[in-house]
Amino acid sequence: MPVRTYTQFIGGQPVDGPGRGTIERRSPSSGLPVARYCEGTTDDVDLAVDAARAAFEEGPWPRLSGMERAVILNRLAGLIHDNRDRLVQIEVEEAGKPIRFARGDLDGAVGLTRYAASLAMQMSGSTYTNLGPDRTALLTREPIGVVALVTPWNFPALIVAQKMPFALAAGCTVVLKPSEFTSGTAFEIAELATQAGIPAGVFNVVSGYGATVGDHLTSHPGVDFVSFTGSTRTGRQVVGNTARNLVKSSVELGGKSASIVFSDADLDAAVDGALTGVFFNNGECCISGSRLFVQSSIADEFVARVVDRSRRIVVGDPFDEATDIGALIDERHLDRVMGFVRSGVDEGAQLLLGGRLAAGTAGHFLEATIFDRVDPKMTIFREEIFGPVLSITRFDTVEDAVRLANDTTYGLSNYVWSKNIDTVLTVSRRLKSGWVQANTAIDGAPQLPLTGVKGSGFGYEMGQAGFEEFTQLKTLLIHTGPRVPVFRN
Ligand code: TXE
Repeated sequence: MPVRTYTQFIGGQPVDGPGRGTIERRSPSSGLPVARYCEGTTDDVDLAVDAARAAFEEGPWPRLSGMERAVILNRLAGLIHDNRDRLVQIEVEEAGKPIRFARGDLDGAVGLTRYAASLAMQMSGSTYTNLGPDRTALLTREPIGVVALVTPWNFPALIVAQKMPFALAAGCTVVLKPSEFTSGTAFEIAELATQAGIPAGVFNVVSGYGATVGDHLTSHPGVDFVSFTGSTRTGRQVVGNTARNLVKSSVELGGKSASIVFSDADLDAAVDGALTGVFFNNGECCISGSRLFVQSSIADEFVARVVDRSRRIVVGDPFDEATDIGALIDERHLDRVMGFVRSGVDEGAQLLLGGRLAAGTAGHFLEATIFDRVDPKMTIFREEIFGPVLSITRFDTVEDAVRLANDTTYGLSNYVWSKNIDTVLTVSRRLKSGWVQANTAIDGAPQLPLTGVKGSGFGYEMGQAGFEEFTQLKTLLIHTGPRVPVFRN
């Protein structure tokens, strides 16, 4: 593919010109330039928010019926599906992720868009007829308004699809700031949205850096709701920005999830689940099961099997169908991940596998890396690494497993492996995380909301609950018939 050039997409038009720089994106696997995005300015943000505001206050989108919005969103889903191969190619080039996972992301984006379309038709409130004979109340559900979406680089198209179609289904208008590393598919999807019939100004995309464009957008007084996915550090800043404007936000942040394997688990499935948990998407995944807890009675055998299977993991060219782990997002991130690997060694964890740059590769490729005997005090137990690095800790009892899994400042997801329903339910209910998966890993469906607790953030994404984030209830209380006066004189 030739180097792709993207301008801002504001009010249905490409916007570029003087005063704006260029962000060159080099593929993290080949090192070659693959895309040039416009380096947006705060003026671009103002223009985009104004366009979204005009589309919300005066445009047709919020006034269409749910059915009409659903038809258009389904058309968009169809266009994403029809353009899947091109979007996959862009995603692999810009993000460095293995092609088979990129395909899964785009299929996921289609499914999310179709599901969001169905919610447009179901948007409804409720009615109270139990307030006495002369009072009726209607709780009507309305779009929240102009929403700002800020997305990260690890699932560029998928995370856009976790937010944008839900916002549009509710009748909101959107300004999206994608990551400065992976903005390509956001612009491509905006173009497809226009083809699908989404009116000008309803879906705007502004590329640029977080410190300028992201900060200005999330503190903009013209925005009614901010939905952010990214690091906990930046999430805090975003929440600070929205708090100053008394604007609602939803923040989906980092994680340090646990895969907990009990001795009565289906061990074949659990081995694959442990690998999926940590190596899926290069380990650059917020719900990554980066801490593996194994019951002591099976630990030696189980750990040996995990290591054995991990030796067969293929690291390399993300375009190769056989590749399991591609390139990490950039040099700085690779250095950060390598810093964690060094800390694991220095702090006394036992390096069982990997820990080096993958042989024969030129980009940012790290071998599948496994540490055993990881102690809760160690840095690799505590910090989100966001790379293919697994920490293993052994436990004896259910009590130990729950205590260790909850010993983190994060609370996004956890995975429980056991054939015993008592164990699954007891442990799942005691885990402090927004999501628990039992006997499966990195699973999900558009109907199922994702949310975090503690340092993993708050608010819902996907599902009915995720949709409702983009809406607001208005209470309408109606009195009928003669009314007893309150003031009688
Ligand atoms: O994230 P940032 P980065 C974690 C992961 C990773 C670390 C750093 O541990 O190593 O975060 O990644 C925009 N105001 N996750 O630096 O900075 C930014 O431009 C408003 C977990 O890439 O959070 C991008 O669009 N916006 C995570 C988005 O925020 C700002 C996924 C995310 O970038 C901003 C990615 C500001 N002041 C990283 N500064 C997950 N939950 O999946 C930056 N941005």
